[in-house]
Amino acid sequence: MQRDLYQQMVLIRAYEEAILREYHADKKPVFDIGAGLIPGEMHLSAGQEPVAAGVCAHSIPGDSVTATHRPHHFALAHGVDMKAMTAEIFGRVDGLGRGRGGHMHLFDPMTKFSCSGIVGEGLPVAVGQALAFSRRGTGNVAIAVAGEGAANQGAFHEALNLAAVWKLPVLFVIEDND
Ligand SMILES: Cc1ncc(C[n+]2csc(CCOP(=O)(O)OP(=O)(O)O)c2C)c(N)n1
Repeated sequence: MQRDLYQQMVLIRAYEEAILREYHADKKPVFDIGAGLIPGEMHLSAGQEPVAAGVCAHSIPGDSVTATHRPHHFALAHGVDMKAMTAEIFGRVDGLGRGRGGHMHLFDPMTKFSCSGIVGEGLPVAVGQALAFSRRGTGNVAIAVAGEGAANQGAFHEALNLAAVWKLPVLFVIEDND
């Protein structure tokens, strides 16, 4: 178990370092956000890999994850196909969303993984998934990930309130990376 967790963390860190290299490759000498193989913004999770590895080690098939604009570590730990998500990050047609979503919008119905560039967006989505799990009696849990920056969003409070009132199987994970 400990070795699996460590392996997972090393894989995530190596992945993020590789994406960082590719992201910066053609944006020099003066940083140009629109240039290169991965144009646009990039939010990496190096340093946060223990959270994803630790949480996902306890999940079972059928559990869902709604992640944030910083999603790669949870996508990998949850079992999203690395090739398909990497193709999406590079904007290729063989990506999870045919290359139209990019790195903040990875959607994978197969593993029930999603993420969003809208801060706090995944929390009410997870409550809806948990309601479905509860009604169907699947025994699954919806894992809702958010940064501490999401805690002042209305959606954050609405999601926590509804999940508690309806006693839904949601695990709220707040990643406080300062
Ligand atoms: C609803 C909404 N408001 C503002 C933004 C702009 N924005 C993007 S990332 C970010 C900070 C998020 O902080 P946190 O959730 O703690 O995540 P971190 O980037 O620190 O991992 C903000 C305000 C946004 N994407 N969505």
